[in-house]
Amino acid sequence: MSNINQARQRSVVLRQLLNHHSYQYYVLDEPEIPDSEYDRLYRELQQLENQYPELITADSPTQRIGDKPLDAFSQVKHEIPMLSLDNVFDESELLAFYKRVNDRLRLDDQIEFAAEPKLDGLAVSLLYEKGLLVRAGTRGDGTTGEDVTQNIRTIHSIPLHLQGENYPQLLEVRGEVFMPKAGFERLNQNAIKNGDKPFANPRNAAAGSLRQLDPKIAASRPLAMYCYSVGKVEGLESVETHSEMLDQLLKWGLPLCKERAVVKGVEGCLKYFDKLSARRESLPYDIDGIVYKVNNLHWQKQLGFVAKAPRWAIAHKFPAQEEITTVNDIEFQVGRTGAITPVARLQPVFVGGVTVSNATLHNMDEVERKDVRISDTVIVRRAGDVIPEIVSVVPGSRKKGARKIKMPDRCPICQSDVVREEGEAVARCSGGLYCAAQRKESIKHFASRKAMDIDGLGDKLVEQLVDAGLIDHVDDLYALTVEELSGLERMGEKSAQNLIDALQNSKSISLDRFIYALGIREVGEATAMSLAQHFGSLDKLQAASFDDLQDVPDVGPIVASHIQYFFQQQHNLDVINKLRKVGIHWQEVEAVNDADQSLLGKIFVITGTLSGMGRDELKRRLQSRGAKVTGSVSKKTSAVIVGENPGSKATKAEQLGIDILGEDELKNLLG
Ligand code: 9MJ
Repeated sequence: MSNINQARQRSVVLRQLLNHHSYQYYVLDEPEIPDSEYDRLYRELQQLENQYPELITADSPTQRIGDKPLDAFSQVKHEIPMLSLDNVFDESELLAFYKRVNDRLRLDDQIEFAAEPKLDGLAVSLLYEKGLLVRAGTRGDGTTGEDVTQNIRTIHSIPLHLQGENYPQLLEVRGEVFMPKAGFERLNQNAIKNGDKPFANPRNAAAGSLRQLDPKIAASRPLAMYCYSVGKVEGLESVETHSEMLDQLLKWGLPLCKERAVVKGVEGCLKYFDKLSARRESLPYDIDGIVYKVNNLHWQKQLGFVAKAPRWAIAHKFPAQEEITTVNDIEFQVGRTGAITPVARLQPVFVGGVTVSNATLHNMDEVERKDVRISDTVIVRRAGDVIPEIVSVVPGSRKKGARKIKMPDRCPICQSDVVREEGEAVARCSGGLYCAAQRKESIKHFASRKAMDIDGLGDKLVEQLVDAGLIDHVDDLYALTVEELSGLERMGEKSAQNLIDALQNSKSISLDRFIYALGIREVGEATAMSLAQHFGSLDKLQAASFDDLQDVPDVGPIVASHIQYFFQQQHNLDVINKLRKVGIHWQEVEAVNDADQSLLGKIFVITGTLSGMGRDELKRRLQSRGAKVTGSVSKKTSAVIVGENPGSKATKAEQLGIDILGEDELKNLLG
């Protein structure tokens, strides 16, 4: 382009286009063009600006990353102080907050609140003058913070210029800068690869990134921001409520959290709290509670402030997921396959909503890496339904004589040799079914819900039965009598009879469940299903050669060798024969033709209730064509199949841009 006037006009159009598509992509999560087209437009603008540097504007998308590192951050004074929030931790404290508010407002109706997730990041204030982002400061002590404008400009979701026409002449807008979980994982993986120290959590990573003096480093960090309030405003058309104000911010191009909602009364707050608590793990960013704000802005004004926090808002915090406690002892547990796991016995501590007194240490490599010793003070973490684990030893807390532990040479239960194979992190008891611990665990597995599903036969009862010498192996279960059972502690005649009935009912079972119930190493539900479908009968599976086994989708040399090993053990064959003798039978499955592998490599997740077919049946059909069916949505998921009343998996798929298949699309897929 030769003419500067033409170039100027084109650069205006390009900037508008790029800003529009950035907004669609980063703020709304609704991209309209592929990344390659965005990159093309960006390069076109860059070329024009190279040719005519006088066309460069401060808010050009090419100017996000400044080229001069700072020597130090200067200070910013907030026009209106940045507030913090008071906390409540349970329903009664929330009720007290509501009462305090209502005592001042004296309303007949239930009070409306704007509810939003409480993001775990850093509060930042952005200042827009005549629509242009001129300054960004951290909260600091609430009055004075640090000028982080250069770094904030690198965050793509933050507009360098507000959108639309009716934005105010001056706008101070507040929000939280955070690092989404996926970006945090990637950043830490890279750090570990490069031999750098990883960040402890996304909050620290966000804080560390915002405090970089070199904006190029900040630009390489996956930061994001959600806005949640305004400070000083000049020339704002009147809005009545907090939620309307947030809607307005979104229209001006500012990034807002999608999960915000308007709720009524304490009941509405608690319902929202429960809903978000259930979705917490699957949200793409960390939250540590919910914030409720009186929605009516006049009432907010009327309520005012106490010290540094508003009277009209409260943070309802989730129970902490990390706490400090001490290691009383470290013991070794023997699992079903003989794996010996070090387990820390802790001084009981309330964390993640429950009292935790044990935490897994996984294996000895982990114990050594974390250098956990008996009597150490440690950080324990329990997030969601994940098994509690020790994050780290609290630095400087080690007592003199703190004892290191060592993997025993002999199994703590049966005294057999402990072996650790080359290249494996796990040490195992070599006792097999001679080991009472392995026997107990294999019986628990046999009885479990996804295996034989024997109602009433829980872990405690299995322990009791083995300890009392009433059973040794799974086939012994079927010889139990009401008299024997009702002699046990806490077992009445009625419960005993119920268990006998449940055992009787379990005798008719599908082949895949039976294979799974056998507890062959590395044969989970999905592999058991593939084996049942491929071979059609237990006899054929038992007779299969090493090569035959590897013809099954998903079965490689390691799994094949575990299966062969299992059927080579005489004691396993004896148990299977005895189970057949007591009347356990399964429907022989018509071996499916695995030839149609059109879904090979695809990974599906099923959520909600499907009207056309049961979940197991659908799973079987997908797997027979080479697909995998998993329980949780990740970037690797190919599509999520959604029935009625889907759970959070559907939302997560939407957020990750993963295909969603309804029942009609599913029919097409399966032909
Ligand atoms: C966070 N951290 O997500 C506020 N916050 O409002 C939300 N913090 C806040 N609001 C007034 N959603 C002061 C702090």
